[in-house]
Amino acid sequence: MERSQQFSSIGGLTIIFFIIAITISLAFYQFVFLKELNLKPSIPEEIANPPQPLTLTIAEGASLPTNPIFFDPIQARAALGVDNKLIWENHDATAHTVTTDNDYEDPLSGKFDSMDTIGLVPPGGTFEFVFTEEGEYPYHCEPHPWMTGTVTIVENFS
Ligand SMILES: [Cu+2]
Repeated sequence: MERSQQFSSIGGLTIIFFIIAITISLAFYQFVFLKELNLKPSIPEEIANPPQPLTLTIAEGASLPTNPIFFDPIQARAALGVDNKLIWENHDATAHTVTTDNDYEDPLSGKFDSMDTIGLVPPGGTFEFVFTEEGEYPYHCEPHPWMTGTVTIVENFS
């Protein structure tokens, strides 16, 4: 084989590899990257990571139906982009859950249910959830269904 022929066959292979690489990149972009973009809604940073989380308490003695208070406050209200990250602190000696009444799933955080992420909230433990949509979210404790509460998320009007 002459030197010039050798060069052109190497050049041809290089071009073929180059075309294959571009095809794979485009396919990856189209099927993986774009699909992911479409699945994950773009959520503003201040809503995904609000500046002032709102803390709630699971009251001491909440496992007893006669307890005067269970989730405190029983109706919590937070604004998107301000305090739409809620943190439940368990001040009771018993483990509890924070579980949606209606299978609510947040686009960013997933199902509103501590059982889906950390399971039972142990005594002294916390459960965090970021709500990224306006709405009213009733919830309860799985082992103690008399424990109920509501989270209301409103737009930030300030
Ligand atoms: Cu409970």
